[in-house]
Amino acid sequence: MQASQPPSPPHAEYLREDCMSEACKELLSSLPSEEDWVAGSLCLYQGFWFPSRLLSGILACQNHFQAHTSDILLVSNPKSGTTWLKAILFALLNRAKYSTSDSQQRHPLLTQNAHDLVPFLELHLYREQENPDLAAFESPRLFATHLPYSLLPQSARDSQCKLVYLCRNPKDTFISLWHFTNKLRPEEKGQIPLPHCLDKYCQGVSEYGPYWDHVLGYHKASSERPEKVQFVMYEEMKEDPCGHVRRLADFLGCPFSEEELRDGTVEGILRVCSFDVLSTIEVNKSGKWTTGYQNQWFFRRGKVGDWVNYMSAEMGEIIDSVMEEKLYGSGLKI
Ligand code: PAP
Repeated sequence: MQASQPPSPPHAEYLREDCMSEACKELLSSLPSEEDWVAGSLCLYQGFWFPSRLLSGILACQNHFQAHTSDILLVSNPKSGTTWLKAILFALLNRAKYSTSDSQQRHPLLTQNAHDLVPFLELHLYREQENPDLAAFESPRLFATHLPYSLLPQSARDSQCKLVYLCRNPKDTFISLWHFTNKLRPEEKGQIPLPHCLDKYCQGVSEYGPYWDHVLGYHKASSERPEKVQFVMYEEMKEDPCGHVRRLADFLGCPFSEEELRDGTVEGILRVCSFDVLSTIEVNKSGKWTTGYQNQWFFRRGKVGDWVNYMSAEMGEIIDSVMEEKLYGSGLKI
């Protein structure tokens, strides 16, 4: 009789570390590591905690990605609303192709997941191949990354390419991450205890953490080079989405014309990118990423302040006081 196998997490393939080069394995073995909340481990590389399985993609991206002046990189801490802003930027840049009611029916966001239309550098492109051929991407190329500013490929910092940074309040980001983490665990293990995750998060130990250093790196860069880095808050975008989409268009050098403003182009973009539309289209209800993640996991509630439904006021205060201390003197309030 065969011995029974321990249950695999739903995306076991993605968590494998054994597809790394020997050099990467050697580097990994020299780095401090911690148990990830999810599975596998986190490693401390150049001041940030990364899932060990992503190290090879991060190194390849740092070594090989060459930014073009016209490139646009969307950057965020995981679970800051990346899927939403990916969709908005894609729709914004491609709006001329889908301006008639006929063409709007064929909008790619209605049949494809935003993560397929706007790939991540280190998570997708450079994880799948060490030096992928990006020639097929039309200018302006739109990519996403969760890399901290100090770890961006040199050319992304030095060139005139644009960076849009999406920041979300840490309590909602944390709760969104905790939910996502639970999706990745084998069902029989149940939910990972929230206080344990909170403790780690507040020590800075989370994917791409510390959260505050990630945010501060881009906040500083945006204060120093506002023409290069636009710092966007998820909560502010929720409050005034039209104003933000217009500001993004101005920043990216493709402002809306008077005619577009009159025609409701901004509202049309927001409609197709809305939580209600995107979360109910077929590909986002039943499709999967190459990683094995289900697309529907990226559409949970999409609300501001949802943390109160999962954390006590005291737990919220723990995050607040850590942020107050870490962001002190930066001028940033989140
Ligand atoms: P990623 O960084 O791993 O790519 P990301 O898209 O940032 O993931 O995280 C998903 C969050 O964005 C979810 O938040 P929640 O858990 O608090 O609900 C998800 O609901 C939210 N989100 C996805 N699409 C939208 C949207 N169209 N509008 C607003 N929020 C959205």
